[in-house]
Amino acid sequence: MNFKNIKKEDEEVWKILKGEEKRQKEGLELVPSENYISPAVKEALASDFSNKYAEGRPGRRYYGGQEFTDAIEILAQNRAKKLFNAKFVNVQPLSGAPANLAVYSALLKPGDKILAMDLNSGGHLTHGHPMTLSAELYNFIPYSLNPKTERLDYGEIERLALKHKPKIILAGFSAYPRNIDWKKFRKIADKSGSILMADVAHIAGLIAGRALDNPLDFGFDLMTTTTHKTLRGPRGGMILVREDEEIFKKINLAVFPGLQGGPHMNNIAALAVALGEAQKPAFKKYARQVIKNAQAMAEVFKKEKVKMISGGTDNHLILLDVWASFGLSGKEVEELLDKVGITTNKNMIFRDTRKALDPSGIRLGTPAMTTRGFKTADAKKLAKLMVELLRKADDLKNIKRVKKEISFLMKKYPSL
Ligand code: DSN
Repeated sequence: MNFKNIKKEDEEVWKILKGEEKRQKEGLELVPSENYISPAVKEALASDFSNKYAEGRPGRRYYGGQEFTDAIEILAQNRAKKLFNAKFVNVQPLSGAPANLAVYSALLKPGDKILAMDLNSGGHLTHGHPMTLSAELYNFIPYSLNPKTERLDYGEIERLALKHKPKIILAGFSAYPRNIDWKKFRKIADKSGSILMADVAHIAGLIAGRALDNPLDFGFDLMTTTTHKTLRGPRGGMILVREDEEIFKKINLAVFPGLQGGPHMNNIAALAVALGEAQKPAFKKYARQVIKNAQAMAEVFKKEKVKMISGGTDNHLILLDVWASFGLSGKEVEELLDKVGITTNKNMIFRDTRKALDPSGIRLGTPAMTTRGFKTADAKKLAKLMVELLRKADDLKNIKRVKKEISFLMKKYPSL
């Protein structure tokens, strides 16, 4: 974007906008929850819907002038329902955290139990981290990974479910590189009589692109997601309900007026565009390539004997134990990668003995680089460059060389 009006009116803001644009264009984005929106999604975000209040739902609003807000929200709903095979959807949550809180507040009373994965094993803050409001209100029972396989331990999840009889069982993770056996979760929830919820924020695009299984096809009652990660839409959230209208009605009331005011209609318009893009054959190809690229990187790490949590990946992300592999902390690696133009994030790993702000791991993901056009050969080259860099962390000449190679790779795929 040239931001010509901002440049004229407010040079201070313009400079910052251009700086971020340049950073994104020239750098290599490996944060697994980030992506690049299309020019069409960008246009919808900047549309006149930004000006409009629309409390309520299509056909039942509290303000006039809703002809087009209703049309765009219904279009987004219909596209989401079709793409994810859901009977009902609410597209108004402002993001994933508010979507999860809306589900909890719709279906639980304070003190009720939720069985969910703890943050260090790959869960998310909103799955019961002690610093969140939901952890103050509800009783989270954490599950973890199997220490040997570093994968989900369905036997242990079942044992906890039968012991605690949680009102909700939550599956879905922010840092789990493996496939999830949705069918096994369904069987466990049947035995414990729990509502079954998935949080597919990270993998929604891979599900939409039919590269991974959809939990709703395996009997999950509902699922939440963000809209801006692998799904490649604007920032936002959705709650999809498989078929239970009672659950859906409660969720609608929890979103509005329970937790939110007016929905961000420009985001919903942009979501409609992104969901339209996700219906196209090219998106299926994209989703498959995201996984191929992650697996190509994992192949190199394996060959180089770099420790990956669970030994590899089935999806878009890889968790490296950089402390065990290179004697560098996650923070040190994040900073070193920043120096050569690679953006990633430090991450706690399963059974981490270090602290959250300086953990043992880093988390890498391929959604953004795949949008840029990276193929498996590029992914392998990148993984090799990373290993070479981390093995010689103090070698300034090597750092300079890797930086040049990364810059060369990015010039090969210039458009955002
Ligand atoms: N911040 C997102 C992530 O990086 O996984 C989740 O909220």
